[in-house]
Amino acid sequence: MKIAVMGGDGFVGWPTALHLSDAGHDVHILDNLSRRWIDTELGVQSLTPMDSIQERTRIWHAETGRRIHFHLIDLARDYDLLKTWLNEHRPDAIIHFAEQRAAPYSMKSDRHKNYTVNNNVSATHNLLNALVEIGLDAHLVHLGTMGVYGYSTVGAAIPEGYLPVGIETVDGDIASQEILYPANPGSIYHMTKCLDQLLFQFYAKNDGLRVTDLHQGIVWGTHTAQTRLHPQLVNRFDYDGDYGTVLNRFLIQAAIDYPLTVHGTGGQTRAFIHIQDSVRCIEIALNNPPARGARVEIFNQMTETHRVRDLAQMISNITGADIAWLPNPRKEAPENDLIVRNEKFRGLGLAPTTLENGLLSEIVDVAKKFAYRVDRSRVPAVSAWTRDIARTLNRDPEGKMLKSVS
Ligand code: USQ
Repeated sequence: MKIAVMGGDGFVGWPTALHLSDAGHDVHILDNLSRRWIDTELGVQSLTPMDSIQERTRIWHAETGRRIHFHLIDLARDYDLLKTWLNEHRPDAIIHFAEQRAAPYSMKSDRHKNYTVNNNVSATHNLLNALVEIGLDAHLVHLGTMGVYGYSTVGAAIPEGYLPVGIETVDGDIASQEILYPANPGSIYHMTKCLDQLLFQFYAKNDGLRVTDLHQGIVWGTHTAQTRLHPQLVNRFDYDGDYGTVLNRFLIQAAIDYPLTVHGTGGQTRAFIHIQDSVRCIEIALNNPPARGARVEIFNQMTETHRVRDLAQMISNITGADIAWLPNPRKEAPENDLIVRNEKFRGLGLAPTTLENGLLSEIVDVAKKFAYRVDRSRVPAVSAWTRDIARTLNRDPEGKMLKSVS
């Protein structure tokens, strides 16, 4: 297949591009390199040293003889360029990662909120709009999030996208329907993924676009089979308070003797998936497109659930790291249960990579190797969800420490 990977320079995009190229597909990366600019804005860098995208693809070619093509296009801003590119190349499938994906970054300030909404919603809409305009029947696979469901504990398993409901009619009968699970975003970033869902519903219904939405949990790990092939193919690995995600952060913190930063009681339960499984799921989704005219296909892309404090304890047991119980900068339920259905991917052959000591220790070893690159002052998560929370943390809303007044 000819596959366009939008956002193919990012944390899941890059290993996905490599995996699909390795499987024999003709892979084209479209990316505006915004993630590299955001590193510069925040004054942080990936724990692992990353080469330019051009250098990465050159090494891939030298190692495997396979080509990955790179095109510098901003989906949210360069609509005409995007439309022209799609029309010229006419890919069979498109994977859409081209969105700002960090919840804390999206909550930093009014400017970051605007950027996240404008970028994410425009990128998705431009893509859908262009597909219709040029009459391209490419299968669109989108990286969504488990966060569209919210984390309220209702005591029932979260279905894969659609919830069967009974609606009482005027005659007193019960009409059965399947509706999108009620959206309950916990950040501006998560809200943009809820808005994406509605865009997909409309374009699938109105124009018969074939769309698969993957509601992914928190990704952990850094290497895949292909990123291991050469040091310069290494994946990015974020540890900072905005882009680092919880399990990877704890593993890096353990490697640099930094107390594990548990927010609140650590009673938050979340869904997780290893990066290797994430790229496998995307390949499985590509191989199982919905029919033209069918409703949006939705998968829950996760393999297990864990409570934050249990993860901290597990890593502390393996590494001897201390645990720091910190005031939570987020507005979120302090404790929740989470049961998630994921039979679809398992039924299509996914054999989950579960959290186990060997893999966790391997990640701590990667982190130790690059520990000299860590700026410890960028480890704390300081982006507060509300002004009131910022005040309790003695920070301004962007996370800068306020002078203490005596
Ligand atoms: N947390 C800590 N300590 C930390 C970092 C996070 O206790 O040092 C807590 C947070 O308060 C939260 C939980 O861990 O309760 C998860 O935080 P996270 O930063 O690992 O994940 P999140 O902000 O939800 O976002 C990440 C990805 C996002 C993806 C989402 C999937 O950045 O792109 O959509 O995971 S999910 O969480 O299932 O919505």
